[in-house]
Amino acid sequence: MRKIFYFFSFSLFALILITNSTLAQHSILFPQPQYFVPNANSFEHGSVLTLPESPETKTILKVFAPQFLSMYGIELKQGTEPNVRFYTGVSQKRGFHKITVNEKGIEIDYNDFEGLNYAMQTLLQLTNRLNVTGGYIEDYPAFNYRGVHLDCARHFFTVSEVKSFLDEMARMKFNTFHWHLTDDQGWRIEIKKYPKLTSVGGWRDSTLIGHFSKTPVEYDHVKYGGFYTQEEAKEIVAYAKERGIEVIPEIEMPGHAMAALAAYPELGCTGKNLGVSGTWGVFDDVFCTKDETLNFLKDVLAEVAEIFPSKTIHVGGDETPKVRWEVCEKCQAQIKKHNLHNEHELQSFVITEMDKFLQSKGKVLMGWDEILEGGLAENAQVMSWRGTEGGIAAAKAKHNVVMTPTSYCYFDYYQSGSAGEPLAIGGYLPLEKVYDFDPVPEELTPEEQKYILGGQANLWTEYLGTMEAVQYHAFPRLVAMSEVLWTKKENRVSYNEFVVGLNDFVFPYFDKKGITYSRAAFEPKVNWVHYAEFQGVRLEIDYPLEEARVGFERNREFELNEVVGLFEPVVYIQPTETDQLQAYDAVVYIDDKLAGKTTVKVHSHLALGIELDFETPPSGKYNIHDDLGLTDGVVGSKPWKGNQWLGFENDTVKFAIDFNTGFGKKRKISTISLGTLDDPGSWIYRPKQVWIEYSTNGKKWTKVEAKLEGDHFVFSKKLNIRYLRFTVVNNEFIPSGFPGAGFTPWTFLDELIITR
Ligand code: TNX
Repeated sequence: MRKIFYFFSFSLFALILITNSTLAQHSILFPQPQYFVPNANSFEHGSVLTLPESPETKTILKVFAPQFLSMYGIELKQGTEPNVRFYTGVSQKRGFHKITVNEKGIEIDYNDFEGLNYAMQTLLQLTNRLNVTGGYIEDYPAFNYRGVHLDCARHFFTVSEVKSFLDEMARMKFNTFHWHLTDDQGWRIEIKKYPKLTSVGGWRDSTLIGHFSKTPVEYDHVKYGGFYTQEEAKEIVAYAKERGIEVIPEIEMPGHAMAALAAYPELGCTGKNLGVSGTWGVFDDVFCTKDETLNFLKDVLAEVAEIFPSKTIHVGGDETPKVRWEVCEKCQAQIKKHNLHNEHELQSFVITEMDKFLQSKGKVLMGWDEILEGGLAENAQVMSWRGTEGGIAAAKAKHNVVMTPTSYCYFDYYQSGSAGEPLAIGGYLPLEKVYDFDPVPEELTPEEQKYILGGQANLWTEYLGTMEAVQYHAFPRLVAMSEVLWTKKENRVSYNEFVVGLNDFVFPYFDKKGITYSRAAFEPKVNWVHYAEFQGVRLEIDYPLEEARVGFERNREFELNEVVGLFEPVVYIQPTETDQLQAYDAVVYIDDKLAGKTTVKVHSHLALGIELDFETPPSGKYNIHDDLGLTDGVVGSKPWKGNQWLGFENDTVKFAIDFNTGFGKKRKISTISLGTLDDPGSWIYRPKQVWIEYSTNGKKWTKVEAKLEGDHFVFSKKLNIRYLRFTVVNNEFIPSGFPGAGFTPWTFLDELIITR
């Protein structure tokens, strides 16, 4: 039975009874309202919905009439005998609204335009061709900042594409569009005083093909670009406003400036023209900090402040290498003149200058969390992306914060581990994880929590060249993000209930509108279960839809373990002495039709299913099978997709094996092989050395160094042992000139294969 309800017969008794269960089950509405009591007294609209004359009705009609018409053939109009009645002034809460639907009609109580707009969005979802679902709703957003970011610099999206993107944001009740307008690969907003920013900086000669980390690099040699005129930008701002969305523009500085420097090379430290970048990453050439460049930036911000009415202006501030500044006379002169101690304080000086300038224009600055380094400017608001630490520090210092940590909010990451996924930047962010996001860190006191304005999903577009690609990465993860930002975590329904509703109500809507989306959440999820007594692994299937029939089938491409039948609910894989690859398809049938398939390939070997003892625990961000991660039989995929591998942020990693399991105490082995990854573009570096110690009794140990062979550290010798200890020695810092220079690199390991 599905855990969804559609209608309840209405009585006061029922009302009392269902108040709580209403919250516990997903309604037909996305995002789910704070309070919803459906009833059977729906309103038959007769294909006409009439709104009263009110100051807001004109905007409402403009936005909603085409939607009611195209979706349900309903005429939405204004008239003197409305069947949709408006009442105002119900509450103090921003965006608050009430909706009552019964056989007599519809009542909407609202307080501000936001509330009315949300009520209309809800009404749209309550409606079908015949009627409007009866019920009572009280609703308001949990967070005032509910953002979506779109990078229109790496790839350019037309005005109409941006508008249709805004339509979907509005449907999910997001209220902020963070518009990333400038970067190394393109300057996309017309600035009248500096026309070359768009005529030169808006175009690159060529674009990288494939992943950034692929060698040799390959380019398409096709000129690419575009920009928005100020008129077009204003048109977008107005379009968004009608849908209850504010546009916050981002002008990147002092880093990510290659496009601007291509237009005006004199704004850099070297004066060299390096062109608009056709590849991705972080570049050493950034804006110089001399007064001439600062004045240019202020001129740009002055025009931007005129185009965009938002109180907040985003100035980037992220990923600014300091190498040019270190040897630039003018930058060093600024350090002296303003009594600064180093280049970090110089970056802070630049941001502070912009902070003061924006204040003089009645605006407030926002920047990525790097603006904390070297001291936070007086009024600055912080967007926390490298985890939540920056946001926590800023909130403690009484600065406003928007939470957008990569691990929950970077929608350019993979959403499925499936081999067929389109190329993405890396990382792994499945729908379930987005749904688990809580923008408010536990570390903050209730007083400090007030500085967390909300959260934001980011769509960086290095690898998203078309609107379809953007949509595929956005949907349905944006639906989950809208839930996260609309309702506090404690009131959310379970993830399974959420996806059931997604399947029943949201996907049909996407289908109808021709929106591209991912069905990754409906690929069967295979869980690894591990029994200390047996060694080996047991695979089980987890699937959210109860009407589905799930099981494992043979994958015909691979040699199979004979114990597996045609449709098994679980599969056991035992350790073997040689490295044996086995493959199974976890399949799901709905109404006897194949509805999803996940292929799992498991390497069986002597260490399969042995729990390791990690002296250095792997990062919780990536580890999927806990202490079994290195010995789960799943060899980490290349290119890295953010899952399967075990990630470490330490310069030394230590772990140990005790072979004492149900299969005996000691093992005869001859080869130990540890897989590693090297992907500098994602801050991932191969370890420098791997040391192995082995012992029969745990007292006398022999230490050897494994040799690098391809991607694996390998040691071969015939042994009969019980214990192994590993010491993996990593790079301490990312070398200069590479993304993340100066930071500790990531080390990714998988799999530890031991054979006889
Ligand atoms: C980091 S997030 C960046 C962007 C990239 C993104 C890719 C941030 C402030 N900087 O320039 O597009 O990673 O995930």
